[in-house]
Amino acid sequence: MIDLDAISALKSEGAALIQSAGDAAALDQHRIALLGKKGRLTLLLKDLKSVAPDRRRETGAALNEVKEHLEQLFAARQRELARKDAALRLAGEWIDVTLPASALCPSFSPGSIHPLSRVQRELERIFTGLGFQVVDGPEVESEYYNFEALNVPATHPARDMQDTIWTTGGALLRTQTSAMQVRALEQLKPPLRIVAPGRCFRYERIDATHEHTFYQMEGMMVDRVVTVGHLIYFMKTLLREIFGFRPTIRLRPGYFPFVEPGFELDIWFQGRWLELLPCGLVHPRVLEYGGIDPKEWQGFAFGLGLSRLVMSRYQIDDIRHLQGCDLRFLKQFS
Ligand code: FA5
Repeated sequence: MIDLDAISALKSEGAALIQSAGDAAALDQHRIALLGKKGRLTLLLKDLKSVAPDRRRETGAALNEVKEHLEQLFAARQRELARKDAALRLAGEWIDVTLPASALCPSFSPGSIHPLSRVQRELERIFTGLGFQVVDGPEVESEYYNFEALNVPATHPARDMQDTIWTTGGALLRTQTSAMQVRALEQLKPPLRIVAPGRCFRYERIDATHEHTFYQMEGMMVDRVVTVGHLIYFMKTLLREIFGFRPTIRLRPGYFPFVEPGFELDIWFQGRWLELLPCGLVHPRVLEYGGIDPKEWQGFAFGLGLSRLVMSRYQIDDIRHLQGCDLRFLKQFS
């Protein structure tokens, strides 16, 4: 026999149970016991037909009202428990980001800037101070920018000096940052001053001063009047700033198809001359490839051997240390 008092008692009993559930599993058990297939309220609803017809409507409405009420309480408690759960998890995962890393992880030892990056950043600072713009370009380069537009056609013997890895699509891993020269001429109209640091690749016999992957920094200035005097001024400034003194250098003629005249600048390093900074005045044909009229504009360019500069700056006796990932080597620069 279902009477309204029993229904009301079930309502308050159910509400108390829901409120008392301490976690999601307990709450679910109460839900099954009250509203599940064989739950107390479900059974009462099924039993409605046993109620006298004149009271059936009123009893049914009361049961449905309790059902709705309890369902709402379940949903609310479920949300409350989920919030509590998340708060607990967060409390467990909380870290004080202001603590020094060594307090969180005693074996932690901080990394440091790689000497290559350090010198590159210094050079960028020096050259931006001299009105140069730092530009970046692709390491997977087209034959056009790496050779052709630098006045090095397919048949030119200078290509033999710079063998590299080619992709099946005819592109190549750039052999020199000079590939940025015509890209810059095309994109920036003169007067312009750029430096383009970056990674180069060559199919090379590896030794203490030659790597297959190494860094260069291209420099180029194009203006109405640019002379060898300008070129030497900027190169001397760069070396003095990087070393903090005037290193011993020598300038001698050098041949590169994309400059005329061309020079090699060598530095005295550990008892011998090291080729460091080839340079020259931009060849008129390269200016033309870049869409610049060589009768109106002149320029200089240099191709600094950045990896070698790092070697001589820090007295590193073997270029292979630079990319060897040996922590004993790297820790010396922290
Ligand atoms: C060039 O790459 C020319 N693009 C340089 C240039 C630019 C000339 C602008 C004129 C005007 P070269 O092949 O000599 O030239 O390389 C330039 C410098 O890169 C070298 O002096 C050397 O310091 C460095 N270098 C070349 N090959 C390697 C290598 N395998 N490993 C480490 N450094 C290298």
